[in-house]
Amino acid sequence: MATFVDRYPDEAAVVKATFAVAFASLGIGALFGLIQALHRTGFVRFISSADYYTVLTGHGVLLALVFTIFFLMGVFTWAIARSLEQPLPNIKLTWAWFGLTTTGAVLAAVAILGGLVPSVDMSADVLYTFYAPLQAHPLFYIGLAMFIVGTWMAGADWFLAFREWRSDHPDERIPLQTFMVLTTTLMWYLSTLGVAVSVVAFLIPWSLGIFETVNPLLTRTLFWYFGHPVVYFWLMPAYLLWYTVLPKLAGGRLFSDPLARVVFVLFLLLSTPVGIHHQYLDPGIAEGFKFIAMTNTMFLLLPSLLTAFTVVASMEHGARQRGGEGRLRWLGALPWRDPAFTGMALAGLMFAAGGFSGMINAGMNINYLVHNTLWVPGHFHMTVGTAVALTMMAASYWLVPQLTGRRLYSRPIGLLQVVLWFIGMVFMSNAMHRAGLVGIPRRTAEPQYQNFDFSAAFGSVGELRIQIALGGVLLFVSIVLFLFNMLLSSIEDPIENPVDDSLVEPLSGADASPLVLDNLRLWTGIAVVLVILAYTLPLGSIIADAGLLGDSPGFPVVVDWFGALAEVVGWP
Ligand code: HAS
Ligand code: CU1
Repeated sequence: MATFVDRYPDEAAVVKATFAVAFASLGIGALFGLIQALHRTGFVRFISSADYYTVLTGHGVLLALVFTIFFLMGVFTWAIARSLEQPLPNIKLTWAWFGLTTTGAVLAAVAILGGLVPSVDMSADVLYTFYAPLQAHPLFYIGLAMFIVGTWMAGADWFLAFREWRSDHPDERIPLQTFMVLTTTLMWYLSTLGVAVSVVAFLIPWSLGIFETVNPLLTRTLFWYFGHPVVYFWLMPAYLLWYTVLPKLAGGRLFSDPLARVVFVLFLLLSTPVGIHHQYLDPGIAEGFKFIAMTNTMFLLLPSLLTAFTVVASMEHGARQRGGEGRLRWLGALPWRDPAFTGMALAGLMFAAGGFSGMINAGMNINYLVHNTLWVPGHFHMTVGTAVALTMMAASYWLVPQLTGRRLYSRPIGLLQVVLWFIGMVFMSNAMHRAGLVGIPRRTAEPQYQNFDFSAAFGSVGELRIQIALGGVLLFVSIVLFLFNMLLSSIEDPIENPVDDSLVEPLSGADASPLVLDNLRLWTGIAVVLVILAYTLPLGSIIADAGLLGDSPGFPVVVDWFGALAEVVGWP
């Protein structure tokens, strides 16, 4: 079969463009990460503590939002074209969403980096969660809004491709990769409503001076309505690669297609009604609502635990096809010299730990110990920083040759890169978790409080500082190796024979699952109901307490009919 770039040259061009933006963001964001790690541990200070927040905002936006989402849009475009076996319906629409998302990302980045240029009256030191009452330059919010609209257009592009395919294949089951893209996109449409309302209805007019104030708890709750599901928007493309590519690289077959569909339906249903688990310590939200968010979050462990089972079972199947034996000795039969395989496997391994720390976060009472401490960055450097980011880098070693028709410059450098990433992250995230338990705060240029010394229960704070700095340096070296390998691969000699992007049939196929799993309307309808149940009362009581725009004079506080309703139903 011809290489992807020969079958779908237009789509390959867009995917390469999204990867180029993703990798550029990765490089700049990683440089900021190195600066932060050395600054906060006190080893080397390249910037002032006042500029620390600009750099931290750049690090979070460029890595957590831009790198991940551009790469994801590339992977989803590749997955739609290859699994539907047809080009996208309108390549102009495809380039249009790429142009809009890129323009939006550049505007937001300009607003952030403006903060580093004293003569420029522009800044966005609001961190990647852009909480009010911190305020950014209007360009930051306008760029964000354009970026979100661009992702909505990308989703429409993928749905139009599916609709075209469906008219030619009325009775077939949705191909698995397309099923994964569509369920993820539906979850994204539902969850981005929160951030779109927050940015467009409140933060842009506020930053332009049209509104004097906003209701910070309202905009923050609307952010977290989106803020938890966005982590799964990052994770689900990694899962798409773990489910559909990793088994092939392992030499085996996916254990169960039906289980994969159940996992993605669960993410569509449960990702959004949990966001208040980021706000356990927020005053102004009743404990009952927080308890519901915690309960929903515990349900949300299920799709990932199912993934752990299915993906490891598929890897074991591959190992045994290679002659692997024994209860665990089969691990040795896996293709550990392949950077794409090893990177994804190590990403999964670290996600097991990252997911465990997520469970700790999710417990309302134990969260009081870790919230706003360095524990939380420890958690998300294992999740988005490794489960997602390392999977995306590792998958590039397998994907990029299909998109360019050129050889990978160096597999050994690729293998060194993924192992270095894993080792660096073990040092950094482990030390961050332990530092969090000691009480060291997150999101501060100076990691200590006045007249107060932290004392670690075991080891020392000094040792933690060294581990974080060492980890940060190893991660930065790993990114340099990755970008170096990608750059030289783009000018490598063309490959003579086609790059095989065929994927293996699962051991248990789609037909083994009930047809209702493919009823996306049904699952979307249930997801909407769950969101209404989870968010109507909390948002209503936040608005009833302090109005849509906070205590700004002259803006009528909404009649407290939510309070009355809560009383009627005997709500706490
Ligand atoms: Fe989280 C905070 C709870 C998953 C990202 N999280 C964050 C923040 C980020 C983030 C960015 O409940 C900080 C936000 C901020 O700036 O304030 N998180 C969870 C829970 C999960 C979870 C319960 N988080 C993620 C993922 C992320 C992510 C995924 C990014 C991609 N998180 C929280 C909470 C907070 C939080 C609270 C707020 C903390 C606070 O107070 O601020 C779950 O989804 C985790 C489920 C995962 C598992 C692991 C399953 C294991 C698997 C690996 C299989 C192994 C393989 C390979 C494939 C149960 C799937 C094996 C290899 C071989 C060789 C065999
Ligand atoms: Cu979350």
